[in-house]
Amino acid sequence: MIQPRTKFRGNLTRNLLPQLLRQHDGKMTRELLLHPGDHGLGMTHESMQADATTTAVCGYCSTGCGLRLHLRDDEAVGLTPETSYPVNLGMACPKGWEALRVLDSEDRATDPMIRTSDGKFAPVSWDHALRLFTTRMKGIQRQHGPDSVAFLSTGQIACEEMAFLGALAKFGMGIKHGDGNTRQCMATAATAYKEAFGFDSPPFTYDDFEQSDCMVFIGANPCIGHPIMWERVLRNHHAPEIIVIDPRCTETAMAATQHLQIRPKSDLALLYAITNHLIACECVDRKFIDKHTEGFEKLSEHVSRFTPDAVAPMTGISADAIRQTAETIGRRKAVSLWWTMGVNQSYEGTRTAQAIINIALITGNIGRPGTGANSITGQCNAMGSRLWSNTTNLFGHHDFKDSADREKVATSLGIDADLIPTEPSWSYDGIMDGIRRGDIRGLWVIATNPAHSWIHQSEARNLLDRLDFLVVQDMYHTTETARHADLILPAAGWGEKSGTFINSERRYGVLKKVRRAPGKALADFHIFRALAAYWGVEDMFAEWTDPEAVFRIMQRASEDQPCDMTGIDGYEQIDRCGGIQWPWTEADAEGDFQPEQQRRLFADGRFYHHDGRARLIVDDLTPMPEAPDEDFPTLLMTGRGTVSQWHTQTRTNKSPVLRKLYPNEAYIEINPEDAAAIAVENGDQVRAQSRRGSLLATAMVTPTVKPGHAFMPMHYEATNQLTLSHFDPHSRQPSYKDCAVRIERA
Ligand SMILES: Nc1nc2c(c(=O)[nH]1)N[C@H]1C(S)=C(S)[C@@H](COP(=O)(O)OP(=O)(O)OC[C@H]3O[C@@H](n4cnc5c(=O)[nH]c(N)nc54)[C@H](O)[C@@H]3O)O[C@H]1N2
Ligand SMILES: Nc1nc2c(c(=O)[nH]1)N[C@H]1C(S)=C(S)[C@@H](COP(=O)(O)OP(=O)(O)OC[C@H]3O[C@@H](n4cnc5c(=O)[nH]c(N)nc54)[C@H](O)[C@@H]3O)O[C@H]1N2
Ligand code: SF4
Ligand SMILES: [Mo]
Repeated sequence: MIQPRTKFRGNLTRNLLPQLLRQHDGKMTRELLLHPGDHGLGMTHESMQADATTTAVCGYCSTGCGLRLHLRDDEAVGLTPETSYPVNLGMACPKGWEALRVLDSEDRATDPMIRTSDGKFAPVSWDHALRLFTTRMKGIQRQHGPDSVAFLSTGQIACEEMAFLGALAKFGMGIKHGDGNTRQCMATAATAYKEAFGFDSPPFTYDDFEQSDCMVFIGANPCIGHPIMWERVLRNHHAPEIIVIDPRCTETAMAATQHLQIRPKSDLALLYAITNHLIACECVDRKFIDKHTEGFEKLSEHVSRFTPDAVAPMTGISADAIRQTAETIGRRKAVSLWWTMGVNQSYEGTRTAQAIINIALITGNIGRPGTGANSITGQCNAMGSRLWSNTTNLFGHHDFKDSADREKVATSLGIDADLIPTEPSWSYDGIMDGIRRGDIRGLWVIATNPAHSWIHQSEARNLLDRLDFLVVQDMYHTTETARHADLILPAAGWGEKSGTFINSERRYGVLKKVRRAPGKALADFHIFRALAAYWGVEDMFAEWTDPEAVFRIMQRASEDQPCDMTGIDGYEQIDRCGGIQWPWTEADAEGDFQPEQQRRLFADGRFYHHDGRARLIVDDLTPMPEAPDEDFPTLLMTGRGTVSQWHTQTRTNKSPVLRKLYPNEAYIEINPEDAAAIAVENGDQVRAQSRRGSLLATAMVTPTVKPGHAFMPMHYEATNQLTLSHFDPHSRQPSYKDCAVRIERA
């Protein structure tokens, strides 16, 4: 259904959600953006005492805002959003404003801790912990083979730390299997881009939010997930058409000019129908297609059966609305298509993302200002993980299977190429399966919280308990995963260490050490250095003395890749330029050229496949694995709840200001009709049950979800007790947003 056309007013306070708490969060966010001082943020008494400032990028989301840190005797005492940073232009969301506060918390891990025979944790020295790590992990490898130890990493540590971890684990410790929480998040986008463009390469720059005259958001709720990107949308002066495709009437949908309230997981059919109509009404760019793409005939043939009339009943969107959307996309001059987890976290996510890419390509909406098929990333360094984690891609997006690539990486690292595995790692779910079979017996978890965030949680927890040895390296010793650990390594967090992050628009930004980590906590970088020494491979890492030295190694490995960054002088230049987007090659920098602040890819229509052409990729539809039925009649979606909650809440629940901005207890959104049928009123307790588990939550009765649907934020520990373990076959990304549940009065 197309909502009545409203003029785009660009005002977040229009989000008149019926739920009081959500409304509170939306309003408060805006209020905080405009009047931070009134809420105890910003220029606090401590900030006024500062004697210097420095700028660092934020450590939560992939927007990558610049935060100005107010220092006294080299310690940060306050912060304000950086006005001259090209990303956020002086704005920050509440999480950014509160970034320092969450560092001071009682449950920070301050000492290494081991599990004792009575099941409790006891602090030990670093020497003891590092010896234990080495003897236990080496022992497991001796007994069960080198591949019996694996690691799970993250998109939330610095590039240099990821690079160190990947190199240490794979080349130093002989571990083949390691993946990251970016599998839960970005694997689909990475796979889709790689197949379509020949390289994992989000083409956009944030200026595109301001230059488009039509923006399509598919499965993305930036008002909550990326509020500062949404602020950039609000700066657009081209009277943009804003089309939101989401099964829920989200904050973003309410602020849009059109909302296609699609039936969950029918995006692929809808996008094919839009493509069908674009071709039928000759709204395609033939010249661009002929010159720069491959596969148009097959695409036209494939979508011919997806007429708007045929697709309308599958999607719940009328044929007229589908045609109107296609024509809008076809007629506007600068169309950008943006997607996030509503697409990536789906059992047919890769093909859905590629259907979006197809639309941008056949309409020639790529490489120009305001255009692009643009995946918005999630975590502060998801993009860094995609390039530098050495998990499924070899260091710098090379290929483990390619001997020339192994040789090149070995040379830039100064190691023997024989140390590099010749196969990529198992993906996250493959590692979990390996634990189930008993093939994996030692696991090292760094900066992620799988006992809360992995799909089908009770099973995930059982698997963690099956391990012979589980090491958890985290800022806090109280996370759900740390509770299962045999050894906890205390890590410094954002603000307590240095390095770089890469944001959604490929921009390297610098993070800085502006606080001392509590107790004996160490930066992940230094934990890796110490482990290299205890493992007996410190010679291999002689050059890896500090993050900037590693950055130079990464630069060498990036040479001649699409992500080439050999032209960057170092951290100081990144800082001075307000971040630097890749690529920035030595040739670009010749003659002392400085990088422009807003650069997009593919202006010349050349893609990264050998023939320079992008691929148009299509596939058949997949049925929903667990569709609602008589026993479990409601389709449950999960996702982000509020601006002020971050993931498993280990950080955001440490701030009293943030805690005031969101519902502290688990809630589930259900439609008034469904609520009436089970005699539930807003605020009542309900039990939600799936075939895998059940939970109690407060009912939030709201028309923003349709009858037969429910939505629960992922931030509550219980949410993943309900979710069904199923994956996109190409990216192995979990499909978190579709499982069948039954909701009853508690
Ligand atoms: N405040 C806050 N911000 C965050 C995060 C956080 O935890 N808190 N996390 C960060 C991270 S890591 C990520 S990955 C991003 C995620 O950012 P988003 O992807 O924007 O967030 P989600 O709420 O997970 O999912 C987006 C939307 O997908 C919709 N959806 C569900 N099923 C379907 C479907 O079948 N089709 C379509 N079209 N849409 C569907 C949901 O209704 C939801 O509104 O946010 C980042 N920003
Ligand atoms: N049902 C459902 N589940 C989901 C999702 C969903 O939409 N629905 N979304 C998925 C997505 S997109 C994502 S990205 C994941 C996120 O899932 P997780 O990665 O599990 O979530 P976080 O809470 O961010 O966990 C990060 C951990 O690292 C710690 N940490 C923070 N900084 C540092 C550091 O510098 N060093 C170290 N060593 N530790 C640090 C934090 O304390 C925290 O314990 O959740 C996924 N799970
Ligand atoms: S929008 Fe993202 S990067 Fe910017 S302040 Fe908020 S959490 Fe940090
Ligand atoms: Mo994510």
